[in-house]
Amino acid sequence: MVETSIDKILEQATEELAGAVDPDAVGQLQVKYLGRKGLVTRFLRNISNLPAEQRPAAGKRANQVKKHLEKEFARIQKQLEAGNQVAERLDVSLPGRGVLPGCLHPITQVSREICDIFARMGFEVVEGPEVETDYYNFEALNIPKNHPARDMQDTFYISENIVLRTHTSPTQPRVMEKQAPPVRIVAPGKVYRCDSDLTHTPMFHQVEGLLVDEGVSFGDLKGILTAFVHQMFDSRTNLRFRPSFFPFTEPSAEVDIGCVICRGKGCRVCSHTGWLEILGSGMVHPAVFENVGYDTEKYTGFAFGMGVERIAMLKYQVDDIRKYFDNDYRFLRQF
Ligand code: 2NL
Repeated sequence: MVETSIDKILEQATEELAGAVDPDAVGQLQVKYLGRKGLVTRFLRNISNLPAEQRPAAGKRANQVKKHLEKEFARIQKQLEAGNQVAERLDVSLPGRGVLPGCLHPITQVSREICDIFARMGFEVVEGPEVETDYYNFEALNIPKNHPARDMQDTFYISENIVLRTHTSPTQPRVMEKQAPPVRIVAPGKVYRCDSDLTHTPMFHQVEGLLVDEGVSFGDLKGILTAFVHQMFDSRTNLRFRPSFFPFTEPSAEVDIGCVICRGKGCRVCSHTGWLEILGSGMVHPAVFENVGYDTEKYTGFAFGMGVERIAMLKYQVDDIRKYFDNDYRFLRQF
């Protein structure tokens, strides 16, 4: 009879404790059951009023219940406090981080812009492999075996006859082998050089162009490249064609534009010359045409190549090429 009533108290306490949602509620229950006037405490105090033969069993059971409840209160209290700490760390009223929209990398944007300008002038966009044979990367382009460009210092060799392409030029003889003139193509893509410092990264981007037909002259080269520069930069940009040398063109010319920073007055960016080099070009060397089986008596052509990072740096006035490869979203999102 008496045992039943202490077990009733236990049952009730257990049930209420299960419903306690915070440490305060547990504290109140602790007072209600184990406090000075608590139900368990009062039961223990009243044991002396029971018939003598019931006292030992009732006392034993009541003390068991008291110990059990003390442990349970402590355990639940601890659990709820730990839960509260998590809730405090997680401030659900803070504004969310939001979902950032993606965008094309500025180098991709500039590469496409260059290709689009030539596409509007009738050039087709073609791509070739980044892992290239020695033949297409060098031999077909009239770069002989002992040429300094083949040095291990500049070229990533995969094996004796396989390289990471050092320019996008090998795409051109690949196309010419399959297609008779007229040919008007631009070849964008990644290229690789064993070089890394302030102004060089081991991977960078180029766009190459090639036009082959009957009667193509150096005047055509100048006209097309002038139109390109005027669309890419500003229609008032000055151009300068400066004699140069490439193994795959003859004659060759590098193209400078009036400095976009100082407008030709002379500054640090243009080394006080007023001019910035932006691309290399020339009339295709007859040896290249012979390699792809074109009739050198019938056809002439011009070709050009430019570094996309360099164009992008000048266009956006970025002073360090590495910024394009750091993947810092604060930089990249500006474009
Ligand atoms: C540069 C210079 C150049 C070419 C690339 C070319 C391709 C064929 C035949 C002849 Cl198939 N030439 N390409 C010509 C002149 C210059 O690139 O400074 N590139 C970043």
